[in-house]
Amino acid sequence: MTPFNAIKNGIFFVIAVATFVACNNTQKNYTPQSYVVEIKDMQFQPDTITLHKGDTVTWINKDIVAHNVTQKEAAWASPTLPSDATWQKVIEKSDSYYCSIHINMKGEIVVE
Ligand SMILES: [Cu+2]
Repeated sequence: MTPFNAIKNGIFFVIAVATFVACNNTQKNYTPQSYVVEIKDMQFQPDTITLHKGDTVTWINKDIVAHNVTQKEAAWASPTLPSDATWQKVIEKSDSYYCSIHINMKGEIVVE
């Protein structure tokens, strides 16, 4: 290895380590965010929510009828939420959900 190549490789190594540390830090220092989905006029509003892993979504039922929040394969589900009730979930991955009482009510969670 020529001295020039040794220096070049050394610089690449430093850049690689710095990049790794920077990316790792970004993840460690991420402060989870909170999002609200209103259930209103027989719809989830917004019906698609984009967030990061570890964020929390709170659903609030603003309708006069009861609703729920059910993952499309029933991997998880809220209890029945009467008017003004809320339900929270920490989001781990992208999912589709719906209201099992009104199956045309659909929502989407996108983890990016
Ligand atoms: Cu419903």
